[in-house]
Amino acid sequence: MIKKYSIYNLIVFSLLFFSTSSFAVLYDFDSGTSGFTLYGDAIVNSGSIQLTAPAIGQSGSIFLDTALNATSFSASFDYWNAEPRYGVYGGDGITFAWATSPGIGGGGGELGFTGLNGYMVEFDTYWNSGYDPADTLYNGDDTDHVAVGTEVSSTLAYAILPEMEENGWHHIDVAFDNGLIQVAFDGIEYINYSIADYVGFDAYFGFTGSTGASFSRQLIDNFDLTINQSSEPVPEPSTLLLLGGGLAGLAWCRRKRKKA
Ligand SMILES: [Ca+2]
Ligand SMILES: [Ca+2]
Ligand SMILES: [Ca+2]
Repeated sequence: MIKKYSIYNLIVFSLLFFSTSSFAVLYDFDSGTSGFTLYGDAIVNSGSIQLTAPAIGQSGSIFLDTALNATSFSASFDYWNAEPRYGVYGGDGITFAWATSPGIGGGGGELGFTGLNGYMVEFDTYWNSGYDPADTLYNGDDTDHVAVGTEVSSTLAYAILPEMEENGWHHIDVAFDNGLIQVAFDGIEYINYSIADYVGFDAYFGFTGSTGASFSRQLIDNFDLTINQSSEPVPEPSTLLLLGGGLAGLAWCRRKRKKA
């Protein structure tokens, strides 16, 4: 009787899991970059991804090798910008990107993204004439900013940020649902914007970064990605792993309950 009940429970649990399946993984890069490809100057540096060294003319990126449905997702990661050439004028910044193809784009103020086809959230540490919104320049001085769009040179929404150079790891949260994007930097929301006519697509998620005449060491770590794909019947391979883990956990609970 107990056996029958357990099988029934397993089936219900499985159906429930598949109907709300989501792909959720934390990449800490502590044991390498399996599942990703690094482009340009990007390297692994002490368990994090170094997109740029503190040197002129660097551009590097890292992208997942598998395309995932970019309709509804959330992501968080840590960003480090240090050893800037000119104090608060460290360069040039990074993007969190989801693109139709992985790769590396233009350097300098193009943040390693220009040339890729898709969307990005940029964290820009160096103001460039012609690239950056005019009112993100304070009194002729550099101002850091966050922006969202398909082009680094012409963004859809932006906000001024505190200077990012030389003050440790910054934590970034991105929530995205069918065009509605919310971006928080160090726990404070700066972007809450709805991209008109957004259409979800199979995208390569990753990060790009670059330097120009100014530079910084720019690192990425602890990339946490959740793809909400309840509308998709086929789970990703890692969802199967999660399901396996869930079933093993259930079996363990049952064994425990029997013992008690
Ligand atoms: Ca790490
Ligand atoms: Ca700056
Ligand atoms: Ca810039």
